[in-house]
Amino acid sequence: MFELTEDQQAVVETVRDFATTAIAPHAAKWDETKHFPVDVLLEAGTLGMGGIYVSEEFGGSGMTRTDAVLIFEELAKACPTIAAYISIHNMVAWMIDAFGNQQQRADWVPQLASMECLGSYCLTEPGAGSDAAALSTRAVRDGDDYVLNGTKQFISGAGAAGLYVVMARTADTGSRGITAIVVPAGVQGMSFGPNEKKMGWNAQPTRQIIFEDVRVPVANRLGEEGSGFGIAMKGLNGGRVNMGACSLGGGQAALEKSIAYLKSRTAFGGPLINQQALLFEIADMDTELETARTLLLRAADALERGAPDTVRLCAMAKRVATDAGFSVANKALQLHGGYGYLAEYGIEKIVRDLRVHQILEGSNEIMRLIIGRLAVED
Ligand code: FAD
Ligand code: 2MC
Repeated sequence: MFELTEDQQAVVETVRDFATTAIAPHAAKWDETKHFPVDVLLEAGTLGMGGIYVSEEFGGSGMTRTDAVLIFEELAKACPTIAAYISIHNMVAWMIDAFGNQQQRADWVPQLASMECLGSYCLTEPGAGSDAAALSTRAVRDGDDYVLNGTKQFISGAGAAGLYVVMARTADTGSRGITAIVVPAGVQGMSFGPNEKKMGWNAQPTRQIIFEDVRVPVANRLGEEGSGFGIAMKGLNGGRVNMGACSLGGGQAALEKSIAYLKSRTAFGGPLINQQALLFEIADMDTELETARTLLLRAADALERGAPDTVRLCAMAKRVATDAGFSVANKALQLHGGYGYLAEYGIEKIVRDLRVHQILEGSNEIMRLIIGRLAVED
């Protein structure tokens, strides 16, 4: 399970080439200028990264969840923010491919797989974040349309995306009254808040979306009325593993930078790497990341097989990997001394980018809630 096949090695090499040439050299600038590189995402699409674990029937790459972990680690070594957006996009593409009917898949999957059209995932609201089943955006049936009213909060890619998978309330029956509806960009009555000013994740937009009497054909509904919460959660199982892999990649890049730095920085008569206290720190960082990598691969395997403990393992892997990535990046900053605090060394950006992975796609407290509930259930 842990030995990469020849195909996987080839995928990793292709993604590494792309990430080191098309992303890494520009990541600091994109962060500084808050630039969302849609052209580079299109390039990622041509390499098959728009629908990694989407079936090949409508242009997906048909790869496994394990392949996705390998891909997101490589992408995130270059820039966690770009990697994370590609993960969100993949979550959307997979949800449409997995839960859409033949017509919906034929209409939307090809453009998502190629990344000519970008996707956004719209669950969170100003009044419903962790308690997602409390969402209040309404979709009221009117003939062959739904009429949407409400506000979505913190939507990644908003404004730039072409398709929005919106979880909306169609009945007052809690999580069972939520329906997933695909809303195309440009519909009348849909507007966006300003791009949020953030600590990190600057190379992708985060905006509110406001729906005011937005009419969407009933034909845009994914699955049955009331099945939307389950669709949203199943999408997130994969998203959580991917987000963990993005943290892993960011942490791995920070570790590699730290090793190079400690070898070159001299103090007290020799390179700092000779200080055993710092060598032990490197050993712990390496171990933290390998622990996370192992659990991510285990969760990805469970997800791929549809194993009964998938939800539990995905939650564990997300919690462990996003904590490990942030902890390692923060330690890397310390190991760089004052230089770690300067933008030009590239470490502080990793710390800023990885911090939010502990909050989104289900905060790490919510991961504990999921794991704890499952641990004690009869
Ligand atoms: P709250 O739910 O208000 O939680 C506040 C605090 O209380 C947190 O620490 C939380 O962990 C804790 N808490 C809450 N309930 C419990 C509990 N029962 N037990 C213990 N602790 C608890 N959402 C989308 O739908 N689509 C996106 O594309 C998207 N992108 C995002 C991008 C960014 C940059 C950010 C910051 C957020 C994004 N989100 C997105 C939203 C994200 O998923 C939520 O912020 C997250 O789920 C937490 O919700 P909240 O912010 O409302 O916090
Ligand atoms: N996979 C599959 N099904 C799931 C699931 C999962 N991970 N989590 C819940 N469900 C099902 C569950 O089985 C139940 O099904 P049924 O109605 O058939 O019994 C249903 O969903 C309701 O689940 P609960 O009874 O556990 O609902 P509750 O409201 O108590 O808790 C909770 C749900 C807290 C687990 C959920 O609201 C949650 O995950 N909150 C975090 C929200 C979140 O992750 N937001 C991320 C937004 S996206 C983002 O941040 C991006 C950057 C894109």
